[in-house]
Amino acid sequence: LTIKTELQLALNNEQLVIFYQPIVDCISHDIVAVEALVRWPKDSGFVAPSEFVAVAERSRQIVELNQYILRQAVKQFAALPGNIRLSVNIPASQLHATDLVADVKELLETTGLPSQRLYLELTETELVTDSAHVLNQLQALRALGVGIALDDFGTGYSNLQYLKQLPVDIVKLDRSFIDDIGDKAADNQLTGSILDMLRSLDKYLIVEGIENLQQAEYLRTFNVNALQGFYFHKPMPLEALRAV
Ligand code: G
Ligand code: G
Ligand code: MN
Ligand code: NA
Repeated sequence: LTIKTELQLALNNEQLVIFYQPIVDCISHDIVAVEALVRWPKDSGFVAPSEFVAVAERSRQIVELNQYILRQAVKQFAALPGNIRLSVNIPASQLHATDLVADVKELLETTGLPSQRLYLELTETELVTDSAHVLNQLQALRALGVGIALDDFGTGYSNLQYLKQLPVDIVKLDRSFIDDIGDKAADNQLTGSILDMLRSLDKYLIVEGIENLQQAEYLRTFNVNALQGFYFHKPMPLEALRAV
């Protein structure tokens, strides 16, 4: 069987699971949100999303996959106590090919999750602002109270001028910018100036890929909004999330 066929079977049989990775406040390190990340259990392990998300993206399968993940994540999350936020990755195709606004609206109504507790992550390349349909959907989602995050910032084409104009509330700085923190003063300086610029935009700023104390301490001095990375929490199943 091809990966595509096996993935379709897993979808049909509702075998895909969702892991949740906590995102913490930059200063207190309290959990403020979780990012939903799809996992495909297979042969007593997991197939990496990097393998099957790319396959799914070649057809409408990615739309089906992500509608499933969005629904499952919101349902599971709405049943948890507390008031942290949930973030879900949204591929471009879901914005282009579906009425995401109607889907999200219905989901929030049926689960009772307040819209302010949900945000959606898009990557830069997906935020093609020349599509009126995409822009309308983003604006309608924000009007509902749902947040829009720009994922992997710095890996695409966006400059700050462009970023200013995007209908985006949250920016996630890609982990490549902090990989070398502590090693060389020059790297710290580049990252420092990017952080300074980003903070001037008045968006909620999350830095990804924190793997050690040195990086956490460095970022504390910048007082960005939130941090995400293996140093704080790895992606975990729902049951484990209940216990943290
Ligand atoms: O969880 P992990 O680090 O292995 O994820 C690898 C990639 O897969 C990341 O770029 C992540 O954004 C993507 N990914 C994880 N879950 C989803 C999902 O539900 N939908 C989409 N479209 N991408 C996802
Ligand atoms: O592209 P996106 O930001 O959605 O991808 C999230 C991915 O990043 C997930 O697959 C998650 O497992 C991974 N991730 C989260 N924290 C860290 C980290 O500290 N280091 C590395 N290398 N990957 C991380
Ligand atoms: Mn993401
Ligand atoms: Na990212």
